[in-house]
Amino acid sequence: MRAFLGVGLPAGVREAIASAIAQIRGLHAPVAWTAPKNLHITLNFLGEISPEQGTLVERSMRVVASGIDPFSLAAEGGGTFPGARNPRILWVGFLEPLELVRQLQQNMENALSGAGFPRENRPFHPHITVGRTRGALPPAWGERFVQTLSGKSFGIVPVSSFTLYESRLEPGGAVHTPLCDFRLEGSGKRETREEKEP
Ligand code: 2AM
Repeated sequence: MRAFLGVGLPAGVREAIASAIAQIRGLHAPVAWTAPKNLHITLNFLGEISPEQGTLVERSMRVVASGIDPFSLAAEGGGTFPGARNPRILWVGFLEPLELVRQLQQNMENALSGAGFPRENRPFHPHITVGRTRGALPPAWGERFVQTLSGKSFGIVPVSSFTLYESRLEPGGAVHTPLCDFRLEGSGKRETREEKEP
């Protein structure tokens, strides 16, 4: 199956994103917009995995989740990959601080690499993909997209767990099915230290 690890979004955040892009969607540029129910943060794309690899992923992700405390992310603004002049991926971003999500993603990557999965060769840039271009866009369309989202807040994404998803590519678009949740349980070190220090 085709699989990835990611974080789902609260309904309020999905709705805020959908309403912020409604106007620009109405311009009918050649963009495949992500269905609001599919909006998510990808932490690690696994690609095709066997049932045995699925078991290995579950086992190693349980260990990763037990070492990271829950945190939250503030969704705000947007951008495009690779750049505003030639947008291919249209995304909503997050405000700093991003240390905790980076730490989580790094720990996942280390564990997956130990389990034989190839490392991602691009730097991790946490984002929510809202659309993918499917043809030539009108001039300055990318800049307009970025301006439309600039300074707009879409709400808080509490990250108390992450999820293993199956992603099926169907004619009507990708269908993501959550298979397993990994609850962030932290190391517990902070509480222990606080208890010990007077
Ligand atoms: P992104 O668009 O959020 O960056 C499910 O398909 C998710 O996996 C997508 O949302 C996409 O993340 C990511 N993904 C799909 N194909 C990928 C690839 N070849 N390499 C890395 N990530 C990929």
